[in-house]
Formats: sequence, structure tokens, C-alpha cells
Amino acid sequence: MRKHFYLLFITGIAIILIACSNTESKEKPTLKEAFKNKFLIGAALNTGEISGKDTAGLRILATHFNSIVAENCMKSEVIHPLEDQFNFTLSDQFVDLGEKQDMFIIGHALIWHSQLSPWFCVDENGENVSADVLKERMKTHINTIVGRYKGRIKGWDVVNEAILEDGSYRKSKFYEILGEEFIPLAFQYAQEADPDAELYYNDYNEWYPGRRETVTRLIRTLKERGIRIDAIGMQGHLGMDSPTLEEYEETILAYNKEGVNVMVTEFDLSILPFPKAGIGADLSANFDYQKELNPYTEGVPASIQEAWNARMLSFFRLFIKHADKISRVTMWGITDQDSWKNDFPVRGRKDYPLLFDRDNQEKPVVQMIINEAKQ
Ligand code: 9MR
Repeated sequence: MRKHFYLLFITGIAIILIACSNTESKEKPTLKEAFKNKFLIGAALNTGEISGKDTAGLRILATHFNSIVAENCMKSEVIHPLEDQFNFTLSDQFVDLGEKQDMFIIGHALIWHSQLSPWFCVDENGENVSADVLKERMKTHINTIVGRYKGRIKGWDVVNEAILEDGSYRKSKFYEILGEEFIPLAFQYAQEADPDAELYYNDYNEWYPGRRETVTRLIRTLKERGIRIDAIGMQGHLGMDSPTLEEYEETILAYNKEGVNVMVTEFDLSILPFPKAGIGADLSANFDYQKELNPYTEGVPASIQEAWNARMLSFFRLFIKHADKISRVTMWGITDQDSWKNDFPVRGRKDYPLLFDRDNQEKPVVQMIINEAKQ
């Protein structure tokens, strides 16, 4: 009799525990619910997620995010490898996935000097093409891609990273051949290809006053000429020391004054030391591996993790404060495993810059951010 009672008691406790844990996992608040009335919360998708292989990543995406951006599959060298050849395999899958999950879908990036198809700006002898030829090529590129996803992709990074920290224009092939005019042209072609899509200029390190001022001038020029620009993407490739919250905030305010939305794009917070200040996302930066640059090989010390949590939280606090000016915050990847920061700007390091860890677990900071949003 006593034995039966004991068994019954244990079974009862087990049922209660299972029920509690189920309720807990079902009811755990999510980022997209927390930011529902504030801004979209997005993530960049890589091939693993787009192809459906990374099922754990996709589960996190469905739970926490309501917007996606193509991390790599729409860059010109991937989507338009030869002048007469487009490759839409991955980009089609990306858009299908986004639609099935009811995501706000962003295309990235139509005109960018990096990962540029080798044929784009030169002739068969490797000489720069004429201004007219380049205009025609840009027009075909933009028309074909934007046109294909008309009405489905809701916003485009039309031009990416065209301005430098000192406020001068990057001396890219586009600039060499067309001067500053390549930017208005790109926006005009995109607007013609899908008049309903939102159009963005996207860059990194925009807290540098020179870059901020030139981007501001660009917004004015486009508007004066009747060319639409809906928002500026402020890439958030941050380090533990830079930028300050105030620097980032100043740029949000400056763009808002020009009458455009601000989007925090490409957000990640590196926990590792930077070999040099101001690298941002300058992909030409590449530093030799040194032990001092990779201090957490045995795991991240608690005090450092706490500092990272606090900094991540303080940036989200800033975004929440300016939710009336910010239309979207997009993480540059879902888990630490996905992050480009693992090998940049020093190869062979493991970084921890995102909101979900290598085991696909939510980091403690996620619920801290959600609580902050609720207040
Ligand atoms: O995260 C992207 C990485 O996987 C690619 O190798 C790299 C080159 O295409 O681009 C990374 O994404 C960049 C983005 O497209 C533009 N801003 C800087 C990002 C980080 O380098």
C-alpha cells in the first residue's frame, strides 16, 4: 500500500514538473512580441538557413524574428555572376521562406563595390567601361532583380558603403566612372523597378561626423531631385569600446531630422579586442593572429560576459528610446556560430557577438532586452 502511494506521489510530481516546463517554454516572451509596437526585429540569413538545413536556426527565426535580410545570396557576384547570367536559386528560396513565415523581406545589396561581379564595371580588356555602358548595366541589374521580386521584397539596400569616414566618396569603380551620380541613378532605377518598395542607403561607422554629414547631404540631394529614399541603414558592427552610445544616438537624431527612418542594420557586438580602432566593416582589413587578440579561448570570463550583456542591453535601451525614429533592428546572423565576426578582422578566432549561442540557446540578455521593452 505504502509502495503504491509512493509511486503515485512520484508520478504526480513528474507530471506537474513536465507540465510546468512545457508552459514555461511555450510562454517564454519573444523578441518580436516585445517589439511589436516599436520596430521590426530582423536577422540576416545564410545558406544553412535558406536551404532549410539549419533547422535549429530556423526555429529561433520563427520564434523571435519578423524580418529577414539576405546576408550574401543577393550580392552581385552571386546573383549576377556573368553579364548575361543571373543565378536566382538561393534568392528565390530566401524569398519563399520569408513569405511562408510572414516576414518583412529585405534585399541586400544592389550596388556595392565589394563582392562585385568582376565583369560589372570593365570591358573584355579589363578597362573601365564608359559612363553610358555602366548606367545601362546598373539599370539591367537593378531592373531584373528588383523586378523579379516586385511586391515581395519590401525594402532594398540600394547602395551600400559608398562613403568614407572623412566624408569623401569611396573611390570605387562606380565612382571612378560615374562620380557621385551613381547613387541617385541607382535609387532612380530601383524606384522605377518597384515603386512600392522601400529604398535604403546602408553604411558602417556612421557615427564618424564626416560620413554622417555626407550621408545627410545625400538624403537632401535625393529629396530635392524628387528621388525617393525611405531610410538609412546604420550598420551596427560594434566593439566593446566603440562607438559610444552618444555617438550612435547623435547619428540617429541627425538622420531623423532629414525626414527619413533609421534602421539599425547588421547588428552584432564583438566581445573580442579590435587590433585597431575604426575598422568597422572594412573588409580589406586583415590582421595576423596574435594570442593577445584572442584572450577567451578557455571561455569568456563572467565579468567580461556581464560587460557585454550590459553594453548590448544599453544599445537596445537606446533603440527603444528612439522607437519612433527606428523602423527596424536587424541582427547580422542568428547564432554566434553563423557570425562573420568569427574570422574578422583576425582569422582563427571565435567571437560571441549575437543574441543566441553556439548551442542555439537564447543568451540571458534576450530576456533582459524583452523586459526593457515592456517597461
Ligand atoms: O557577413 C557577410 C560575410 O558572410 C561575407 O563573407 C562578406 C563578404 O560578402 O560580407 C558580410 O556582410 C557584410 C555586408 O554584406 C555589408 N556590410 C558589412 C558586412 C560584414 O562584412
